[in-house]
Amino acid sequence: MIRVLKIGGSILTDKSREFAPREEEITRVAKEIAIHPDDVVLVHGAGSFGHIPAKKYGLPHVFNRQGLRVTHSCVARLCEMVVLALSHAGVDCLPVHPLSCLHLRGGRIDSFFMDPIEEMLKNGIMPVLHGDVAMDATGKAAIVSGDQLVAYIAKSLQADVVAIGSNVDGVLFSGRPLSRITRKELSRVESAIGGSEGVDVTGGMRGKLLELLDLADLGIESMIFNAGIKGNITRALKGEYVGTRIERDK
Ligand code: IP8
Repeated sequence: MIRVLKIGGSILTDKSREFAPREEEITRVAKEIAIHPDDVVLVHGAGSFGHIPAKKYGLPHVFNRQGLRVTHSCVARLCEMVVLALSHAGVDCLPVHPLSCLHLRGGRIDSFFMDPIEEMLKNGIMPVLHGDVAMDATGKAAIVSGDQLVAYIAKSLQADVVAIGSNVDGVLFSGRPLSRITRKELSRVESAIGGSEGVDVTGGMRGKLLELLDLADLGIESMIFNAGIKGNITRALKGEYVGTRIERDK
């Protein structure tokens, strides 16, 4: 059972301050993942390690070589923290940096060398990816969000469980989480859907939903849930729906 899990940067870092990891949360998240570590591809958000430097250098709108290097090294640092926490929790894992294995075209993944990820899974190693900067065939360089990575990987591996953990209880409509949402319903609730707290250059909740609705169109359902609530990550990994379920229109 292939599971693709994303943990948002808002859980792992304080998104309002640069380089502000939430170390206790990183440890807690790692311990929860360690309960069901098999066949999991983990993607984490960039949090303040990515969104703040990206914004500072004008990415993705401005092509800035230094900005690309600095932003990538910052998110790679956060990834290293996550990998270390997972290792301490007993999970065999390896970092996979999207900048080095995929190419974008107009901001969308055009090619992605997935073989190492598949090989890791076959050999009991959890690949750990993250939102990153990436080279782009039409725009020189851009940003690939963890949400886009989740959708691409879930489609490519035909995942059984797809879960995006954020710091809210799901897709909030007038402050309350919807139990389910489809593409048709999106237009009804769109204007009332919350954005993201802190600095965010990749589209917040709306960006997540659009990625996951594309996936639902292909028959792969997913969920957006609150990864800040203890126990939710373990439940999501078991395939239990916590939060909002993203479904295909019937
Ligand atoms: O936090 C953004 O990834 P996300 C990546 O998953 C960068 O949206 C570099 C800002």
